Amino acid sequence: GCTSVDKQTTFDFVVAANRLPVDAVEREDGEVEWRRSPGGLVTAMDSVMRGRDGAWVGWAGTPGEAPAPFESEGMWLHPVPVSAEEIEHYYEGFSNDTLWPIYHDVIVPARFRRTWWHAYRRVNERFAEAVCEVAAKGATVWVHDYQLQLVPELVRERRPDVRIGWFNHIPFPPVELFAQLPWRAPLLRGLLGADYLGFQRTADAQNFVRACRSYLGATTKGDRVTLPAEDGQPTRTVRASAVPISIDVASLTELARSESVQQRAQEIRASLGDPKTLLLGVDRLDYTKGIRHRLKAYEELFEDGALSCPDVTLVQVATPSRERVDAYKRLRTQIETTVGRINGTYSTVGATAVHYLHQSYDRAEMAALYLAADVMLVTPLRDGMNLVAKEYVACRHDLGGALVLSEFTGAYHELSQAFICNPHDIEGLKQTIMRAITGDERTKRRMMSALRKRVTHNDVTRWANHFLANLEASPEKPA
Ligand code: GDG
Repeated sequence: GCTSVDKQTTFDFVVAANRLPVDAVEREDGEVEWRRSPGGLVTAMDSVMRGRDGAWVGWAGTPGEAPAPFESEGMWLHPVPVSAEEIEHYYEGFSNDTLWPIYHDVIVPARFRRTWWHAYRRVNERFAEAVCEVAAKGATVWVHDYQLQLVPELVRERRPDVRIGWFNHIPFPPVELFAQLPWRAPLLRGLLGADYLGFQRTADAQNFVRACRSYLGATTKGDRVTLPAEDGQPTRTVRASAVPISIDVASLTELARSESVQQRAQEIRASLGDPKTLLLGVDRLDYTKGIRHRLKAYEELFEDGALSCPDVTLVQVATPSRERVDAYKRLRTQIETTVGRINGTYSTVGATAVHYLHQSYDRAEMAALYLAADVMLVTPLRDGMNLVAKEYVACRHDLGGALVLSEFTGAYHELSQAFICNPHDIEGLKQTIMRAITGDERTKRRMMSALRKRVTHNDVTRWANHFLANLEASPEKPA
């Protein structure tokens, strides 16, 4: 239920993220309806916005003119217009072809284009203006992610009365990699407009602090960065620390306990021919996720005769992502070639080695897949957190299953009791997958139980409250 209101309203709590938490869906009668998108961030903000007077600033998902601001399920949604060309330059270009590779260890080379940077700055300015329009005096503003790194400074320039926090969902790179960015100094200054900066891991926060020292001549002490005074401006101190994100554990556990999901999990196994071992991968189709390394290890295990059909099968969900960016097109071709080769060589009539699904599914189907899988493969080369690992654990109320987890994820720092792997080490990865398959059931249940304690302890509401508490306690009080 959404209503469009034309009166000008301001809010004490403002979220800014690249996307609004809704998707436009065309109804049968041709009318457009806004439906809440299922993401974890939306759920997290739901619990924070409840009881507060909250607005959300973001792109509505279609290029060109933005719809008028409207209310949706207790949230004021303020769309920011982004043109088709800006999508190409600000989003696909600078955000996903410049920043994304630099922030993920340059797994693919980053591309630098001055026109992309200009579009990034322009769109960040538009977001900042929208934030200032809806923020009440003294409001708290929470900016999200790498697409909006200039927003903190741009908001502060216009509105010294508001308190500004920023959370990075992806890693923050080591200084040596960050150094490549021709725009490293303005990006750091953009972020330092905030009062508090949250990162997934302590190492990410430390990388940021080091970069400020190297490229802005800032003084740093522990997790605090102090900027030298500049033409009459007073010095400011900004804190940068780790606040690892999580998931809505209770609602996912409840879903996984439901009769229909448990039944669906059985059905999935049956339709796969009731294999002895079902392995599962769930990722956006992204080169950071280590899907190729995973497939390589899996293929070699067939080659070695350690695995075979029909005993074993792998379901790989690879959700379509950033399909217009070249690196993603290339990756898709590589993955599809590899899957074709594995199936051509090792499948039998009636038993398939890899079920590759380039599709997205609803939450219930995902929960059923998690419940059905004996081994969950989470093998990124670099990942800010990786929520899939936490979701798998949250669904395994039966203490069944085993999690293979890369040490290059943020999740590793909480879930080190999983079957840990270095995905670059194919030999080691193969051994870890085999241990997860053949491991003693009692040991595996103990491991899962330990993992569940960690995930249950730090759920998404706790994450949001932790971030906001740090923001409220940030060293500088707003003017
Ligand atoms: C970024 C950072 C960080 C995937 N396919 C489907 C589907 N999903 C859901 C998963 C999970 C989410 O999407 C993916 O989250 P991840 O954390 O695994 O990865 P990114 O998309 O790269 O997210 C990451 C995260 O931000 C949060 O800070 O953890 O490191 O890169 O929730 O379940 N959901 C549904 N259908 C699908 O087909 N419903």
